[in-house]
Amino acid sequence: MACQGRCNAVRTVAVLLCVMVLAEAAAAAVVNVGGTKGWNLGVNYQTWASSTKVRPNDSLFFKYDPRLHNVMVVSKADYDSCKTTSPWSKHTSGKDSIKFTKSGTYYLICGIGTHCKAGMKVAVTVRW
Ligand SMILES: *[C@@H]1O[C@H](CO)[C@@H](O)[C@H](O)[C@H]1NC(C)=O
Ligand SMILES: [Cu+2]
Repeated sequence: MACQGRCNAVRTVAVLLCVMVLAEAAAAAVVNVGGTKGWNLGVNYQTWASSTKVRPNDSLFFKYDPRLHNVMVVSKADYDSCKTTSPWSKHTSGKDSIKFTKSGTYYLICGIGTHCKAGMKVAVTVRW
């Protein structure tokens, strides 16, 4: 045998790199909320959410005009009642990436005017 130890080491490193690349690809998708319509009035987010897979650590990307909208992560009660005064977090850039590291259902609303009541709200179920 010409190259035992060295070849095995090279092979091991190659396999490790492949595993890392695959794990990375599986872990970190970017999910555009609302698809091409983005975060706006007049989009059915129930339909969108029910046809969209979100895994832990995926980035939910909210694209919108920051003069018109924002994004608030809220409790289920606040989601149901469209209460905007006690969000868990508030995002206002117009190009927000929001990541949930654990499985569960998360509630996001627009906190401007009556947009939430008009349907700018989405419940996202994060799971493997
Ligand atoms: C998600 O990311 C967090 C922090 O970056 C990390 O600790 C955790 O292991 C990741 N979870 C998964 C399922 O990849
Ligand atoms: Cu809005």
